[in-house]
Amino acid sequence: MTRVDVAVVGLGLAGSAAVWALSRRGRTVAAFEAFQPGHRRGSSHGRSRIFRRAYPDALYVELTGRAGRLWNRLEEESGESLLDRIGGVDHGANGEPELMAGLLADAGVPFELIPPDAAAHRWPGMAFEGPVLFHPEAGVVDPERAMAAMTRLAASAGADLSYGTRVDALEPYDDGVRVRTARGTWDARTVVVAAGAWTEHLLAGLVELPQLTVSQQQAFFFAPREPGAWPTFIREDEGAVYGLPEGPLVKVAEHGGGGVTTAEERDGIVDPAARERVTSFVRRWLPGLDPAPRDELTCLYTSTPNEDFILDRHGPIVVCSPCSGHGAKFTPLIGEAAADLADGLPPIDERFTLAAHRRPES
Ligand code: PYC
Repeated sequence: MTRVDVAVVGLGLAGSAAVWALSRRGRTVAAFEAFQPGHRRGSSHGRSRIFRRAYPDALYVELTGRAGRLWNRLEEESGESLLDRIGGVDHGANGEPELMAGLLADAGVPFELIPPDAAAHRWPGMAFEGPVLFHPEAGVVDPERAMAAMTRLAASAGADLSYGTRVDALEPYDDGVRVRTARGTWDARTVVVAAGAWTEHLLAGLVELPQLTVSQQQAFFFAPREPGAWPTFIREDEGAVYGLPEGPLVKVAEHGGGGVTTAEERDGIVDPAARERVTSFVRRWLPGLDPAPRDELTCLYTSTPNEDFILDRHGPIVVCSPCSGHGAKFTPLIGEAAADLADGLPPIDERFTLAAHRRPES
């Protein structure tokens, strides 16, 4: 039996960030991931996620600033460029670009509010109706390179990372938690559960969670008709569709709208109805893209009812997921928050506590 300060379950983005944060604090860490690095069964695979400061919610605007500074730190420590600040465009009535502009102004984040015809002139690959918000601090993060950088830094600081090692059971006892895996048993003072879609199963009978919904989302990749730079973008009216450049293609996906499933039952098959909806969106709103998808993939969201994260501690268990489909940009901050909780410090915000999630919505 090996004894460590902290065990981490799951080495997706959140778990990788937790092992990086914990090991740079000098904690002894053992981490377990059921699959191999780069696996496509969860929520962290692929080469692009949106980083943005624009949220219709002051708390998240503030947290994006903290996350951005931690991305800078990760880039410095790893010597890699992981966040490409190419700017982001938000439009569509339900996205409330003017409200978000006000919140960015309050937080001192640079932005422009642009009329639709001027926006169409500036980004000829896109069509607009209504005001358009642009903020230059938005960009793209590369999740697979970020996970590799964080786990490499953690391993060089002494973290013991086991891939292909499923955690069978977590057994809290007086002084910590016993972590049972097919490859042996570890004792830890604290366990950080960053298991995404597997969270509910792992914590059954241990932590009372709010209703979590696992859904299989799909993303599609389109070729630009002309060479040129693309920003990240989100258009929100009846639903939300977002996009961002990934290599020579532009990834476009619905935020939400995926079929409800479980980590074990998801089939990895792209829903043809989603392909049709996204292709129609491209035809209407992205005239600069050829509307025949060149590639596609599925991934999982694990969502709380109000899409706020869960970052809280229950006894020796730190719950560090789910991120409701918008957590990737916060990755290094989520790692710090998990390490704080493991160290006995308070949650980064009351809204992310288990108690807040259990309260009925007013
Ligand atoms: O992480 O901000 C985000 C996001 C927007 C749409 C999908 N994810």
